[in-house]
Amino acid sequence: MIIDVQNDFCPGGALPVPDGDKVVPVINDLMDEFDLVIATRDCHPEQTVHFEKWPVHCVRNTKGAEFHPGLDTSKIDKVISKGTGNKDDGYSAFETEELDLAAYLKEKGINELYFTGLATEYCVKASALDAAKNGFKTYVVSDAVKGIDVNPGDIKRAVEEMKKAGIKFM
Ligand code: VGL
Ligand code: ZN
Repeated sequence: MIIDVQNDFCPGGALPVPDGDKVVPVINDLMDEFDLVIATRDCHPEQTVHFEKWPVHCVRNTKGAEFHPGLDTSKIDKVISKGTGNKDDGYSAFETEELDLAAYLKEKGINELYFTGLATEYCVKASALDAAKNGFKTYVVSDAVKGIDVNPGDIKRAVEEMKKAGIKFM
């Protein structure tokens, strides 16, 4: 699972995650090791309640919403848009309106999920917690995630919360 490795979350973007682009080479290397590679994109309408909390970012059909140019998209099996509504944040990959993600994965015989991407304490956390809730053995690849830490300690607290939910860090 590659969460939101998009221009707006990388240095120079509208909502940059410090060192967000550093996850790109790590993810590119890792993709070969997995049976199924799913990448999510934060994909917001021009107006959404989400932008009352955050600077405008990842608006659909904009450069900022595109994947980081270094990401090897040839290795991605499926792209899922999330955050497409205007009344909620849509942080979790499992909240996508495109498909029932848990059912889709189970149908493919997937029972373990490995999370990478941005940002650790928002979309990665929400997606990983939902994965664990849906019965997947859930891992987060520490070298392949980065957080924002709006309030210092946010990342650390998010990691603790995920560990409490049975998520393993590797
Ligand atoms: C995200 C803040 C706002 C994320 C998305 O991808 O983690 N964070 N929208
Ligand atoms: Zn967003």
